[in-house]
Amino acid sequence: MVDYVPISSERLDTIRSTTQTDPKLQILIKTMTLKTLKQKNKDTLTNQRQSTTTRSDQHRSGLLKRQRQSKYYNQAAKDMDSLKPGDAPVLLLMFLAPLLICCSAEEKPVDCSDILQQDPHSSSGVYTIYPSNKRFGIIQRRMDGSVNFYRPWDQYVEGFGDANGEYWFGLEFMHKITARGRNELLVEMEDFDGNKASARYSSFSVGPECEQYKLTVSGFTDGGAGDSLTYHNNMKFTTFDKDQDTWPNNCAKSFLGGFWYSSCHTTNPNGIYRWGADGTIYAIGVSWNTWKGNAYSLKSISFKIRLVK
Ligand SMILES: [Ca+2]
Repeated sequence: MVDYVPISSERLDTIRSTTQTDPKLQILIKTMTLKTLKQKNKDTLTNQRQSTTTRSDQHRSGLLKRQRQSKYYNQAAKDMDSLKPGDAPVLLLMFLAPLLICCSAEEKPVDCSDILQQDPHSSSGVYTIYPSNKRFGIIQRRMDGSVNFYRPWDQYVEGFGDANGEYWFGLEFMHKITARGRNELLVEMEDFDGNKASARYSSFSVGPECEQYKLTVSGFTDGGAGDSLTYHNNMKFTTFDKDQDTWPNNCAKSFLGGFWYSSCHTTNPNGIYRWGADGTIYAIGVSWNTWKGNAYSLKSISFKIRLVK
């Protein structure tokens, strides 16, 4: 689940002063859905408990930190309840002062995978990230077929997967993060022979829920992959249980993914992971048509964005 809160400018000032955060920071709050990593981290935690006294101390310190974060979160939740519906919406940080304070400028997490690298003990929860105009943050990734991407509408809205593996950031969060300003999109991909290619778009945004998370993308620059995404510009998002494409049937059902389908696609990054060329069932794989064609399912593909201005 992704949570955003409306808040007045006066309230924001109060929160900034009480949490001693940097007012220049652009912050978002996201609940990470990291069940797989949670289990991995639990195993790592068990091993570390058995290693040395020093590491046990570090672990206790981590628990205390998370307890403090929980305390701040609960207080902030109470604050949110007191907000009025007419208050201006902002993307907000607040109440995560422990995390903010412990991060140096070089350590600020751009996305959820950074949080896990900084603290392998991190569990699912609300964290602060710092979308950067220097580094790309990952909003979609396929790499090994470990996650099922044939999912209903509500899961595509909320996000799913493994922050260090296959991953969908969530449409609501994509909208919020791209509403801050102009964002650049970089799509990187690799085939099973080790060849790599990319496509870059100077502008990328996802509309609000009332526009059915419409995709707006433009400014293509070729990195060897060709342009397979402009075709999907201005399309609403479609899943197997929500048909909003321009085709008579449901593209998500026919091509087994979820995407900004038109009639239907020139790329299917959320399709079925098929390990290379396989035309048995037409265009259901993880494809980028202008590079490898619709019958080739890529080894990996990722969508990354960064704030330009
Ligand atoms: Ca349709």
